[in-house]
Amino acid sequence: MIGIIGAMTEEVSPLLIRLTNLQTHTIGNNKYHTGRYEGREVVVAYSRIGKVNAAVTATVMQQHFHIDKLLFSGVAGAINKSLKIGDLIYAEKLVQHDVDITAFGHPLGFIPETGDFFATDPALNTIAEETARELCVKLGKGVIATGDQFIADPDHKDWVQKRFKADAVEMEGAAVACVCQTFQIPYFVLRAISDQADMDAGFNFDEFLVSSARLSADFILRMVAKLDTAK
Ligand code: OS5
Repeated sequence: MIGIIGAMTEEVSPLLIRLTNLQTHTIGNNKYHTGRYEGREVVVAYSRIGKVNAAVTATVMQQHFHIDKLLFSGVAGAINKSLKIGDLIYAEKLVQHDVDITAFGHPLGFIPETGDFFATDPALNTIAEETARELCVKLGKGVIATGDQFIADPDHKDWVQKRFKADAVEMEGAAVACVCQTFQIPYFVLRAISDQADMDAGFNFDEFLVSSARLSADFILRMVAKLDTAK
């Protein structure tokens, strides 16, 4: 079973409309949709916004649905100047930019017995690169920084870039990564740019959420069709 998470309903609805054999399971206050895509069994859910919600959803997928891979699909704010609205980027590494226990001598983002940077699965990343080549789509890769903040400020954006060498920012990826690290589940995080995390971010996000979320979802489904999980 392949798990696919988005944070918002707009990020998962383009996935759900393409599934067959849809069944809905309510666990806690969230809905988990099982179904099939190209012969693969999937479970899809939107977590709601932020790290805690994303961690709950990823954990439920592991405990309840016994997923063997987890893919995240959604939108992000661009930090790297080369990323434009609609561009795709996958995470090679994720970090929590809002973790700060530097008072104890730890680097920003670091948690003892957890670490700071979470590395995504190389095999899934290779499948993403193959998918991009087949579709002739530009696919960026790099560091995605996660925190419980919608970044809409050039100074804050620069700080995240300098501290973590981040390419994009969002609010769920590193939480999913942390859960997957805990349970040893291979994971992949894809984001399509919806805004530049600057003063216009709120407006741009509202304008481009749906279109960018669809670009990410379409790419994720092309990847699902290439995964070797056939049950
Ligand atoms: O999930 C949150 C993170 N997403 C990625 C992202 C991002 N993260 C940080 N900084 C940026 N500049 C980013 N750009 C893209 C997007 C999402 C951001 S939080 C959006 C909240 C929008 C909203 N608030 N209320 N509603 C929508 C209405 C509503 C009503 C009922 C149910 C759900 C929503």
